[in-house]
Amino acid sequence: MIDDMLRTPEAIRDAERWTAHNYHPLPVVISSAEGSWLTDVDGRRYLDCLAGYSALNFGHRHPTLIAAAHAQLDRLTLTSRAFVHDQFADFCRELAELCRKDLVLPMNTGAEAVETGIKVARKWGYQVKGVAPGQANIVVAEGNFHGRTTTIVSFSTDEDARADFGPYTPGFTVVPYGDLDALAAAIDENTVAVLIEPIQGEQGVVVPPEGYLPGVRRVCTEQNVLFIADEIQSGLGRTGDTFACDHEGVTPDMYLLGKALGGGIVPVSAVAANADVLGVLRPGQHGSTFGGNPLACAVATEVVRLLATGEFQRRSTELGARLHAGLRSLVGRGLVAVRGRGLWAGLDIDPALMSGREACERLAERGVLAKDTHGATIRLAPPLVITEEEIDHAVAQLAAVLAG
Ligand code: IF1
Repeated sequence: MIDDMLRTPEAIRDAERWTAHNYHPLPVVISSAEGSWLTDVDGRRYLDCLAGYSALNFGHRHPTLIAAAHAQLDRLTLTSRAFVHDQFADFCRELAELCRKDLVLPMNTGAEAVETGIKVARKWGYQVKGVAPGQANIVVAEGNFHGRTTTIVSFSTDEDARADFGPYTPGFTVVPYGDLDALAAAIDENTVAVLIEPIQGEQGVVVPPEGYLPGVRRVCTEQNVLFIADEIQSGLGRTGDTFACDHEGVTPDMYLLGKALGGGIVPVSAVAANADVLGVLRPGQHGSTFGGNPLACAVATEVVRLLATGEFQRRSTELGARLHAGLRSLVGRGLVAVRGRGLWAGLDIDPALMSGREACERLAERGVLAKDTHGATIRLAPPLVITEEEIDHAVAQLAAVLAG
């Protein structure tokens, strides 16, 4: 009876009727949110342990970010890059300083930042490194996820993401993730860049062996190859550092940023690199209608200022330790393995118990929202504003789901 009264089933039917089925969402219909909590159309509350795939590191509707958005909405929202606007310089300077780089190129989605990085690396290869025209190649990792464009899925090793989208873009060499020898062996005179996630998100929050990132840095320096770090999901406080590369003191030649850079309010992405790299671009060679728009810059500048305090990196480290301790206590009690760093975890559930999807459905029934990656693996990535009590609550609900 009560189910007949709920608005959720009707809202789900309406959504499914009018959209392509490129997602299989959990049967929840969210209508409002604040901090780490979501409320559905029937008033039920859920603890958000996905945070928009790390686009909501600062929680839902962070007051500082919402205030910046409101103020800018009442002044100026879009000019295109045909003109300058008064939010642009602060954003680019403050983000460049956060990255300790000379220059920033603002875009919108993560995939656009990745595509920009690929184009800039190729142009740098031809104009600076002296690679033969049209011969540039980029080394990438098995298990990569860098977005959904046809060039990016051309080097995906996930058949769901790649199949039937050919013909594929050439110029990419795939090597096992975490295998430094294989990576070094794949580099030849036409290699312009290595493109990797410092921690692989969609693959299940896979942390590479200690020393791998410093090794990639060393090999790229020795071979005059750009080290491009895709920090779109791993960056901006998620792992306990500003960037996941910071954990081992590694500085890539290029940061690719997105997701949380927009504060969970507007799509904002960016490429950050030094002038000898981003300086290869001249007017008319790359661009975007919305890239670096006033609303995006106003919000993202406040995001950079939040990160500059170090508060969210500290929270991710301290609360992440509590989260991982709680999760490790479940290994052997339904969990097979736990991976990750900071407030970011990949959990392998005993496949004999249930799939990752089923675990997420049962967690949703208990008021916790998370997302499976593949098979029996789920990822937990709560907003960095989550509290100790909320972490304990999420772990307790997971324990109950695993206990059946
Ligand atoms: C979907 C996955 C996560 C990313 C990294 C670039 C991008 C992403 C490391 C592209 C985007 C999103 C895309 C979204 C779900 C989500 C995802 F499941 F697809 F793989 F987080 F793991 N680099 N990841 O994680 O950024 O263009 O989306 O802004 O496509 O289903 P985007």
